This record gives sequence, structure tokens and C-alpha cells, in this order.
Amino acid sequence: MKEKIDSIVTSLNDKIHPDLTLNDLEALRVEYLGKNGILTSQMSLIRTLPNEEKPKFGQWINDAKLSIEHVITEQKNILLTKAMNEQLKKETLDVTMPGLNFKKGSLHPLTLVTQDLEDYFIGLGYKVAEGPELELDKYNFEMMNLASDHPAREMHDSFYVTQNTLLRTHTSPIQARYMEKSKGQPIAIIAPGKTYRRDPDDRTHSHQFMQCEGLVIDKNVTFAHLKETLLGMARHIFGEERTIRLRPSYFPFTEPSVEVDVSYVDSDGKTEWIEVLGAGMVHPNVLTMGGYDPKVYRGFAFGIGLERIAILKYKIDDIRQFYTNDLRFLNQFKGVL
Ligand code: FA5
Repeated sequence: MKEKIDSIVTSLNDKIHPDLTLNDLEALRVEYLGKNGILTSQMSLIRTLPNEEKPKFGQWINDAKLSIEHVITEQKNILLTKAMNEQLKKETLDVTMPGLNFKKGSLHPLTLVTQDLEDYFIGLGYKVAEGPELELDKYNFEMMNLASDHPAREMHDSFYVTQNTLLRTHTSPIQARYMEKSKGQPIAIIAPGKTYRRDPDDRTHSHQFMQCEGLVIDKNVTFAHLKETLLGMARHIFGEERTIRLRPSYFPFTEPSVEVDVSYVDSDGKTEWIEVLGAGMVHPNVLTMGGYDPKVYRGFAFGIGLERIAILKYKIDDIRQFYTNDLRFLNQFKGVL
């Protein structure tokens, strides 16, 4: 009886070879251990045995079953490991392959101009300030010497949100906010940011545009400081050969006020001028409202249209190019610093 059972196990061992597939192994398992399998059918013989032999017989059958299961599982594991190794080999990472070609973005021309101005003025010891785009009438107009009945308010067609709040029409309210918090201490700041006016959009005007404010307050500040500062800035941005021209102008918050043109040479070799900013000496009323005694302190201020700078610097013919997100336009600024 024992020999018969052993020969069943041996017959299975003889059938095991490396070419068997997982399906073949499963078929062998059914052939030996299935409901009508070779080993299972031996079980029915137990009924024919005397009682004292039954436990031993049961033990033999059990051992044989374990041995068959072990052989088949072991072979299955060999096959699975082999399949996994082959898969891993196929998926080997070749670190010498070139990487994916990610599209690189570029800085927006207005960001380039802003960063350039910041670098220049930080180099002169200025701080960079900022303020809210949704501004109170108080800072946008009143503290800039534009009382509610001031006719010059009409120079700024405004987007009012409530009776007292509007989208700032210029970066000048940052002056007022900075003076208020500086509590009479000297100031040297620039403040770039977005501004909004109900101007019709065309080649040179946009309802949303950028300005960069400048404000210096100290005891001995003169108009000569303003002129030299603006000349230095123009030469930094446009090149050493440039010069500037100041024309008398009017702003309620500065006195005297000027508009500043930068020189350029046109295609016929003729020197021309183009306006880039407004500036002036801080009006005594603005100093007083900001907490500075105009008999002790003086200041100069300027407000630059940043699109105007970018248009000149990069020879752009339409301000709307800055705001239409056309990649053909934006990609031209790749690598420009
Ligand atoms: C002002 O806004 C003053 N706050 C500037 C200033 C500051 C003067 C400090 C004195 C002291 P103005 O309205 O001229 O001034 O605007 C300044 C610049 O902003 C203009 O030269 C122009 O380049 C730009 N600008 C004005 N309106 C628009 C617009 N709709 N679209 C594009 N740029 C504009």
C-alpha cells in the first residue's frame, strides 16, 4: 500500500520539468489532487482496511498530498519568479536616454521691466513697497491732494466698486500709505503694481496697465536729485547714450510737476523724444497729510508707465500684446534678462 502511494508521488516528480507552464502545473494538480485525482481516489481504499491500519494509511495519504502540493507550488514559484525577472529586465531604466523635452516658459516682458527697475533702485538703497489694488478713495485721491470736488479727478476715469472704494487709478496711493506708516522718518521707495482706468483700449492705452511709483522724502531733497535719479534710471534701462528732457506739467500731488521724455534716434538718424513718466516735488499738502512737516521735509516723486518702458525697450507696437497671452509674442522673451 505504502509503495503504491510512494509510486504516485514519484510519478508526479517524473512529470515535473522546467518547460511546464503554469497551466500545465495546474492540470497536474487536478490530475493528482482533484476530486477524481490519482491520489484522491486512493482515499476510498481506506474503507477496505482493518481499523488499526486506517490511521497509518490516512497519514501516508496526507504526507503524499503535502509532498505533491509542495512540488507543484515550488515549481509554480520558480515560473513566477522567472516571469517577474523577465518583466523587470524589459523595464530596465536607461538613465543615459535623453529626458522628456519639457516646454520652458519665459518671464513676461512687464515682469522683466519691473525686475530691472527693482534691481536698479534697490542698488541705490531704495526699498520696494506695495499696496492694495482695490483702494480707498482716501488714499487714491484725497491724500494725494485730490479732494472730492477736485476737477483733476476727471483725469482718472475710475472703476468704483463702492462709493469709497475703487480699483486704484495709479500707484500714487502707495505713497500716502507709506508716509502714514513711516511716521515722519525719511523714505526712499519704489512701488510697482497694476493700475486701472476706464480708458478705451487701443494701441497705446489699456484699461489695466502697470505703473512704478517712486518716492523720496528727506530734509535736503531737491529737484536736482529728482533729475539725476531719472537720468540714471533712463540710462540704466535704455543705454548710456540716452538723455532725458523735462517738460512743465501739472499733477495735484506735486509742485512743480514735470513730464519726462527719453531721447531715441529714429530710423533717419534724427533724435526724437518720447514721454515715459510723470514726476515732481511732493506737494506740501501731501507731505502734511502724510505726517511730514513741509518746512522741514521735502520730497520728490515719480510715476512710470511700465508698458511704455517695455514698448520702447523691446520695440513693441501695440500695448494689447502684453495682455492677450499670445505664446508667439511671449516666447520671444525667452532668455532675455
Ligand atoms: C500718474 O498716474 C501720476 N500718478 C504719476 C506721478 C506720480 C506724477 C508721482 C507725479 C508724481 P499719469 O496719469 O500721467 O500720471 O500716468 C503716468 C503714466 O502711466 C503715463 O505716462 C502712461 O505711461 C501710463 N498710463 C496712463 N494711463 C494709461 C493707460 N490707460 N494705458 C497705459 N498706460 C497708461
